[in-house]
Order: sequence, then C-alpha cells, then structure tokens
Amino acid sequence: MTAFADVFGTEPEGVWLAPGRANVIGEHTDYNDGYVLPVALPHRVLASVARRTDGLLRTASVQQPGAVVELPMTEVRAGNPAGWAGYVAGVAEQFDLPGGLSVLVDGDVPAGAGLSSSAAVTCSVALALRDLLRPDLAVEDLVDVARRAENDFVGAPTGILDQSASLLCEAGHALFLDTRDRSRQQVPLDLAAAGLALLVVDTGHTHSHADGGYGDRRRECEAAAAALGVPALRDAAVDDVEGMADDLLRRRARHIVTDNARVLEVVRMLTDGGDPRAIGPVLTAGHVSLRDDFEISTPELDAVVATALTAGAHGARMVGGGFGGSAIVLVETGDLEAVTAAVQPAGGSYRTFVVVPSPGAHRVA
Ligand code: GAF
Repeated sequence: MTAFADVFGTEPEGVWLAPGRANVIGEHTDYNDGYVLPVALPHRVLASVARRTDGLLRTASVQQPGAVVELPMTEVRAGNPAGWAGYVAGVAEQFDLPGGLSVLVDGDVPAGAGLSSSAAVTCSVALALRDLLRPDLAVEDLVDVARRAENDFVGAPTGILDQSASLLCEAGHALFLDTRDRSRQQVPLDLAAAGLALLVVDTGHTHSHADGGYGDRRRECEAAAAALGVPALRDAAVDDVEGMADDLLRRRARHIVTDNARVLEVVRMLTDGGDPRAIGPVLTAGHVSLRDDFEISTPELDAVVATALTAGAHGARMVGGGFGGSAIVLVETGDLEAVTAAVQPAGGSYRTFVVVPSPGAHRVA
C-alpha cells in the first residue's frame, strides 16, 4: 500500500515532481522585469494526485503526519485553507474540479531556506492538473498558475523566478530568463568539470515572503521606478539612479540595475568558454549589493559569506528572497571540505550540500 492509499483509500492517478532552485545571480530582479539565472535542485516535491467525486479537497503532507486538511471545493478561496495546504488549494481552485481532489505532497526542499520550497509544491500540483485536466496548456502557462497561487491565494507578492525555475530548468544547465518577454536560454553549467563546486549553506533561519519585508522591497522598487519615470527598474539607467534624491530609493534601484548587469556578465562568462572561476567576484558583489543597498541579508548570511571567502572560496552570496535562508559559495572541489567546515557556526548546525543542476518538473509515475 502506498502512503497515498494509506491516507486516501485509493491509489493516485499519477505522481508529479517539481524541484526547488538555487539562483546563481539576479535577486529581486524578477518583479522589476529583469534577468535571473537559476538552477533546479535535486531537492523536490512529489505530488501524488487523484480526482474525487464527493466535492472535497483533501490534502496531506508526508512531512506533517496525521494532519489531513479537508474542505469542500466550494469553500476554497484566497486564504482558506491557510498554511502549507494553501499552496495546493491555490492551484486547485484554478482548475475545474467540481468532484474535488486528493493530493499528497512529499518534499525534501528545506522550507523557508530561500530554495523555493513553495514553488515546488505549486508547480508539482499545477503540472499534475495540467496533465489530468488541461493538456492544452503549455508548461510555460503553468508559471502564472503557480504564481497566482502564491500572489492571490497565499498572499506572497512574489515574481516568477521560482515558478519558472521549477518548471523550465534542465539538467546540467542554468536557466537564463528575461522575466519581461520570458525569452530564455539554457546555459550549460558543469562546474565539476572545471574542478569547482557550488555549495549551498542553509543557515536554518527561516523567512516567509508573506511577511512584510519582501512586500516592502517590492513597493520601494515600484516607487523608485515611478520617481525615475520608467515602467520598471529594468529600464533605469545607472546615471539616472545615481542622481536620485531619495537615498533609500536610490539604493534599492541601484541593486536592481547592478544585479541585472551581473546576470548578463555571469551569462557571458559562462558561455564564452573562459574560466568559470571568474564568476566568483561577481557573486560576491551581488551579496554586497543585497546587504548594503537592498538591505535583506542577515548577520548569519554575512558571516557565511565572509568566512567562506577567508577560507578560500572564489565567491559567495545570500540567495533567494532574503531576511534569512541560505547562501551559495563557489569553491574549488579540493577546498570543499575546508570551506564547509569554516562556514559552520559553533555546534555545526548549518545544513550544506553541493548544487547538482537538475531537471525541471515532470511526471514520475
Ligand atoms: C523569492 C520570490 F519568490 C522570487 O519571485 C524572487 O523575487 C526571489 O525571492 C528574489 O530573487 O524567492
């Protein structure tokens, strides 16, 4: 008997996988119409799904044993259910499901770690319901299905970085995405062949994008774009940003403009056949910008970056939405052990792993 059958008394119609992500560079650029460069992680959510006939949404999580969330589909609306089940319901309510739905999620993406655990849930369920109910939809269309679940149902005002990464990344590649026109390029990323590793350090200090800080940054960016008279900060020129009178808006805008430039620089470095070690200082510059101009780092993340660089890393930066979560560190394979030890606080509580660029969402059974 599967875990799904244990909970719901039937077998699932299928199982769909969607990964978490690490973003190489380009942070908070997505809701400013800018560029991003994520890779999908081997860490993923598996969604086992079956349609029902009794009109109920029933959902459970392997990580929350015993807690089955159950409500009539007719009562599913923004904010109801709350908590993790909202990510499932926020996708389900966008499909025609009068008979209801059973969903079991089983994930190993650390939650609140800046590694996109929520998009792994929404994207796995969205792909399942596309396959079962709307085969006419393209995978690209599911980016907005998953984004709406976060923005409109859960109330987290995110951009499209995480959903695009989870749905569109390919194994062995980073995804270079222009979030304005959604054009994209798969950038080969074989750091191991160059003797390098991209280490993730999860500080365990969790965050939530439904909390205030993320939304504040989004509003500040909109205010900065309005002050500059541009549709989005993507369109701002560095000189105009430097001339802004408001110190806070100038620094927010400067982060976006410079991080967009860093994405383009890293893509150029990774595609021109040169030494990928060169991207290290660009990653570190991204951290300094997130720390000083965007002000979303934490003392723990700053310490990881500083100790990693002192221990010989080529570059390091915090990753994701900020206010907690993880850092990425570019390091020689031969220095991996020493750098991994150096970034640990007393007691060694940080979870670490090496990024393996993995496939995007797909059906597994
Ligand atoms: C979070 C959001 F969900 C993304 O849309 C993106 O803005 C990211 O923070 C920062 O780059 O993961």
